Amino acid sequence: MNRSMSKKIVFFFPSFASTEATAPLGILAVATPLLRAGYTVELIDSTITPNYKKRVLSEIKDALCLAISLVTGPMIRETVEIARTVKEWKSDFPVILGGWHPSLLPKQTLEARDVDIVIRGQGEDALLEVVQHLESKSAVDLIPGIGFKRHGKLSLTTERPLKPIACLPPKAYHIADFDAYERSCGRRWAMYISSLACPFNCSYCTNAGVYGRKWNALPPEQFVEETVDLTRRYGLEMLWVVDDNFLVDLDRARLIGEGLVRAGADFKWSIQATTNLTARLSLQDLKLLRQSGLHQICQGVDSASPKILKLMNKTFQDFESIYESAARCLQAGIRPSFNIIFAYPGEGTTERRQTVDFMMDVCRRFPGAEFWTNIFTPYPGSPIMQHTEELGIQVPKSLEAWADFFPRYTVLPWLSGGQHKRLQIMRDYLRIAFDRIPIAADKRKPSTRIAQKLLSFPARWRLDHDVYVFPAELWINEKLKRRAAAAKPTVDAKLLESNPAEGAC
Ligand code: B12
Ligand code: SF4
Repeated sequence: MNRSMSKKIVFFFPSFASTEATAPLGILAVATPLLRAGYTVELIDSTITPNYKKRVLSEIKDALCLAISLVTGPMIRETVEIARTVKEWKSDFPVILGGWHPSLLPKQTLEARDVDIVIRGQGEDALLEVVQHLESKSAVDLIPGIGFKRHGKLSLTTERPLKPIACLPPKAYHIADFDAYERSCGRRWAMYISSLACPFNCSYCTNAGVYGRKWNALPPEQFVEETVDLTRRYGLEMLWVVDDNFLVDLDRARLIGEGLVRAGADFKWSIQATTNLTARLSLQDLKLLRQSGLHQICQGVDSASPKILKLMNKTFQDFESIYESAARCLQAGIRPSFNIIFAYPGEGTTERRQTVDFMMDVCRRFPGAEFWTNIFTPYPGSPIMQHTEELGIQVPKSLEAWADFFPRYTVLPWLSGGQHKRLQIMRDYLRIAFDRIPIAADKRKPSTRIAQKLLSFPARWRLDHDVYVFPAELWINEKLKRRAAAAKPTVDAKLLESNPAEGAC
């Protein structure tokens, strides 16, 4: 078919190395304006498409372009690979990249050989305009918020002003294959977003750089109507509300709770919020939210060292209120789920110990509270990125090089060799010391569960005493994990155990 007559756009979502996959919200968002304008769309998600390369090659034959969504990290590998494959098939077939990584590093992304166009920031209007220009074969120069390549020359157009979330169209959930996601993950769930931006500016976070701290949200009635409809329509048992800071407007949260209860909502949902805002919810508020289905609040504690929190520009959080809100959440039946970032610049053994002690104390005093840990990685667009030179971090100079820039592979200048290994072992002990509930269905046999529970006791002893030599429990745990049902093959699933709220709040 002549490409100029095509009305089809093929989306590719590279694997982010987790079996906890579900429909990629960024793509569902940019698909709606295209569908409304009469285009057809095809979504190929690598995680649920074993032969994704063949599928892409077959689908693009009668399409206008290939559009890929990605964040910094391993998703870049399949992005680069698929773009190369497409270009080998037809060198002038347009390849468009959107999402956080191309938005934060548009020029460098465009420098990659097989990328033609990048969309910066919100993609709903920009992609539609680009596609319309591709169809009419007209120049894209005047489309705001994009970058393009012409005869090897790169150009970035003017910035596109941000639209408040209330002005954005609903997401095209119907293009997602929820049956396939359920087969992969063992659970039928989806992501949903109800607010944009966050009023804070933590120095490791990319949010303020893109959304400018201008928090804005959907009205509670829309939240209730959409989520109830969505879960009923697709038979979803759970929604992960991916707002960076859901609780900025507490009255909105209460009204959402009330609305869901009134509507007889029967799904579970989880949110991300800062600890200071969670602490402002009363037991009564939390009980109402629990009644409406809220079962988990993911919160970024990040460190228990006041010195590190100051360096993170995170002084808005105080520890007494974390304890209080953990107690209240659990009393209301909501699981408090906390994130930690280890090895932030400035963190020494004393500060790390402070954090581990805090984690142990919270988990012991409040059984049911859980912690997920990361090793610090400076992401492009975050305030700390301005200090990479003095920190001795070598910043990747090409799109391809960012694929490996991930905590597990990055040995930081101040955390290398034995120290790095020790921290990883400690994190492995933290994983088995206290229960954590991932999104994916628990496929362990009861005997495996019991055996892993038994391992938690020596693990706690080790963490209390800071002793990690001869980590026999970890070897046993590895063996036990292998006995559990085999997960869907992914790019780096073993290394990149996914985390419900990493890098967010
Ligand atoms: C859900 C989520 C996840 C999920 C799923 C990620 C996914 N790829 O869908 C999981 C848990 C797997 C995850 C993991 C990680 N995440 Co995450 N995650 C998010 C979160 C909370 C929501 C994403 C979302 O769906 N938003 C809603 C949709 C509608 O918005 P959107 O994706 O931004 O899409 C818009 C535009 O970006 C653009 N767009 C997006 N895709 C496309 C595609 C095309 C073709 C076009 C034209 C436009 C376009 O248009 C969309 C509509 O306006 C964001 C925070 C946030 N506020 O977005 C962080 C975020 C994306 N994650 C982030 C990070 C750092 C990570 C991790 C690296 C953390 C870690 N250390 O483990 C891992 C990496 C995963 C991997 N292995 O590659 C950073 C990304 C920074 C960066 N430089 O890329 C963010 C921004 C958090 C933050 N504030 O720092 N994450
Ligand atoms: S880390 Fe969380 S609280 Fe801090 S700026 Fe980012 S989204 Fe906001």
